[in-house]
Amino acid sequence: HAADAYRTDLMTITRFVLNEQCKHPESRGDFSILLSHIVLGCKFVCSAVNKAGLAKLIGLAGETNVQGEEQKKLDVLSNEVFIKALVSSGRTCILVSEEDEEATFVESSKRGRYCVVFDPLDGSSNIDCGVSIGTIFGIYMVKDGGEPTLDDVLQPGKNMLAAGYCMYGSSCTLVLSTGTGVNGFTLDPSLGEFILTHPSIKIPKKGKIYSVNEGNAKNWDGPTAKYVEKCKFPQDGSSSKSLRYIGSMVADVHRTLLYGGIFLYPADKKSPNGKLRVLYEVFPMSFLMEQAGGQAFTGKQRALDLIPQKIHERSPIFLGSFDDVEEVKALYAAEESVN
Ligand code: P6P
Repeated sequence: HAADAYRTDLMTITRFVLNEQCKHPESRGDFSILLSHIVLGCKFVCSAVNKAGLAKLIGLAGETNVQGEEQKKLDVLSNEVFIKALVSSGRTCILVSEEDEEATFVESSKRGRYCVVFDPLDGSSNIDCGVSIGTIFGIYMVKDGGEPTLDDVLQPGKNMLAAGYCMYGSSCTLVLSTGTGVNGFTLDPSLGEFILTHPSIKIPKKGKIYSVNEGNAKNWDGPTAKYVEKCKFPQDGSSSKSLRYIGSMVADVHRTLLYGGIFLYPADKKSPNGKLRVLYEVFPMSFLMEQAGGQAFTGKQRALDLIPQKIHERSPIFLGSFDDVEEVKALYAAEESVN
C-alpha cells in the first residue's frame, strides 16, 4: 500500500559522506564540508542546464535577457558557480578549471588544505541538441604546509583523495569515489537531495561495446588501429563489439562504467597527446574506473601514474573493463618490443 511507496531509509549523499567521515575519527570534517560545496554547485548547474533549453526558447541564452543583461554562456556560469562555492567552503587553496588559463590561488584568510581540479561543464557544445553533459572533478591534498604552489596540483592521479562526475541528462546523476569504491546518487528534485541509487558500482570485467570517434581513424597509430579492427572483425570467432559514441565524455564514461566495454580517445598524427585533459578529465575518470575494478592506460603507462607538467596538459586514454584495456596494453607492448 501507499506507505510502501516511500522508502524511509533514505541514504543521501550528505549522510553517505558523513558515514565515510566517521571511519576517520581524526577527521575534522573538512572533506565533508568540501564535498557538500561541490554538491551544491552540481545542484545549481543541474537547474541552470535544465532551464537552458527554455532560456534559449525565450531568447535568453547568448543574447540580452529581459533585464538587458548579457546572458552568460552555461559553461562560464557553471565555472563561476563552482569557483565561488569552492572558495566559500574555506577548505580549498588551489583551483584548476578547464575554463581558466591560470590556476586560482585562494586568499589566505579563506584557505584550506584541498586542491580541486575540475571541468565545470564538459561537453557543453552538446547543450543545444540535448545530449547529456557533465561536471568532472578531482581532489588532492596539498603536499605540505608551505605556501601553495602549482606543484600541489601537478601530482599523479594516484594521489587523488576523491574524484567524481555529475551528469546532467534525463536525470541528474552524481558518481563519486573517495577511495573505497564507487557510488552513484540521483538528484530527487522534490527533495533537492542526491539519493544513493547505485551502491558499490563494479564495471563488468569485459564488455561488448567500444567507444571512439571513428572519424579520426585515418590518423590513428598502429596499436589503436589494430585494436579497433579487432573490435569490428574478431579473429577468435567471438562476436564483434557494438560502437557507441556520444561525444560527451561524462555520458560515454557513465555508460562504460555501468554496461562495461572500453572508451578510447587515442593519440593521433594531428594530436600526439590526444584531446582529453589530464587533470580534470583523464585522472578523475581513470580513478573511478580503477575503483570500480576496471583500468585506465595512456598507451604508454597506467594513467594514474602520469605526472603532469602543465595544468592543461592532454593525454591519450584507454579506459573501461579490465580485460578490454588489457588487450590494448598487449598491442602497445607488442609494438614496443618490435621498435
Ligand atoms: P571529439 C567534448 O567536447 C569533449 O571534451 C569530451 O566531452 C568528449 O569525449 C570529446 O571532447 C569528444 O571529442 O573529437 O570526438 O568530438
